[in-house]
Amino acid sequence: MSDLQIADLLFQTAKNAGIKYDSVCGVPYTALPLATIICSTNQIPMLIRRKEAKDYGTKRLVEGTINPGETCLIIEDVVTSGSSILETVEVLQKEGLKITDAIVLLDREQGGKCKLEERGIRLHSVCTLSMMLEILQQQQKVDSKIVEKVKKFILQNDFKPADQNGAAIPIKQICKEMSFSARARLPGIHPIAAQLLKLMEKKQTNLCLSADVTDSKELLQLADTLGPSICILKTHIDILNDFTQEVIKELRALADQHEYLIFEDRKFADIGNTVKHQYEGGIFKIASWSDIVNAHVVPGSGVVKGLKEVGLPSQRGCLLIAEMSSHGSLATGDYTKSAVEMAEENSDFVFGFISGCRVSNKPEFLHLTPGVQMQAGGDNLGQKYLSPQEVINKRGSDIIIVGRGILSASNRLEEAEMYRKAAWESYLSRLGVCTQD
Ligand code: S5P
Repeated sequence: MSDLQIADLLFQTAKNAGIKYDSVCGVPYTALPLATIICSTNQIPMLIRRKEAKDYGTKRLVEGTINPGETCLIIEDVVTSGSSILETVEVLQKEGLKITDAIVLLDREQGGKCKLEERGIRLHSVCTLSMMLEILQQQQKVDSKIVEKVKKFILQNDFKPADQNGAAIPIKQICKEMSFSARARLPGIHPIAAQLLKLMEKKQTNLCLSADVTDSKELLQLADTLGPSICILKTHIDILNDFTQEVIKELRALADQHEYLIFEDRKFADIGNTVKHQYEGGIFKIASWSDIVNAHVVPGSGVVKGLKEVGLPSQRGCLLIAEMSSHGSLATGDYTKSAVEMAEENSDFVFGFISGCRVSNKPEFLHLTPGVQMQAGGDNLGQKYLSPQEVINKRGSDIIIVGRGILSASNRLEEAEMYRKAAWESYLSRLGVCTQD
């Protein structure tokens, strides 16, 4: 591509963004010829920033006609951290000029945009490194391993300004943690996890309804009314008194309509060969309709391997029970650790845990916590309850699972909304300063 074409692309980008400016300045030195072409082709006044002041004559740092109060557009070829643009901005501002926008050919997505925005400058790029990567992949110029590697690099090296000494801080350090939508974009993330994280962000909900009712009409009514407030509808399909495949059909249609996932809380716990049949067959045919299932790790990894044989081809996902909410649970210590190891070894199928707190620091894994009610306490059969704030904010789980807390309320929708808001606000407060998206 010639300089003429590049200059035209930059000029058009500014035009499309509707930027108003009186003059143009290229960041020395690579962008100087580009700024020159833009200015001479379109008859725009040009300013040239000297990197070193002349030690004779006018000693000016900026050449060209400077009218204080006027707006100057910055042109640059590649932006990484944004520092070179800022150097030029500072010099121009000292001359009394206003800088509102900068146009670059390539944004390498390493914090430049963020750093400039913090100083009130919008960065417009013709292309980003992610876009370039996508194009190269489509054209089969890079293999998928490199693509994964670069994506990971971009994600881990996006920098956000700045500590007290002005040094850029990696996002990972400044953010207490990643947002749901950033996690959805992690390379190699399980498709169900990605889908779930995206819909959570879109609907602003990290509430899973435990729809523990025994009548199918009531189940469908719940799904329809509370659907917009939840990210997952959890079923115990074997407690229905009037189960038919017709119910499942309707439940699936509601899931698609209200955009939530279905999680059959079957808690598989047998040898691989048996769970395979339990998952696929019988009267329930769970694999045909449930996006998510869960398993105990007590039988060893065979249980996951068996389920995987059925679930993997249809892109289903599995959660491992690493901890339980009930009094006297034996799922603690080494047992929990083994569950995490088993998940890591089977991350093509397992995308998270049922647990009371965060048991893995890998952002690819989601944590779902049952035993949640507004008031701490329990029932008379050993269930123990924690509040949404405690679970999400203090214990670092991602999704609250609520059953009777909502089901026993006179207005279930109002109650569900209260749980949704409490859990979502706890998630936002956990994110703290993070504004990656
Ligand atoms: O450890 C656990 C794991 C699960 S999946 N403790 C639980 O309570 N559950 C399930 O969460 C349980 O089977 C029930 O469906 C739901 C909790 O319901 P609640 O009415 O006590 O909120």
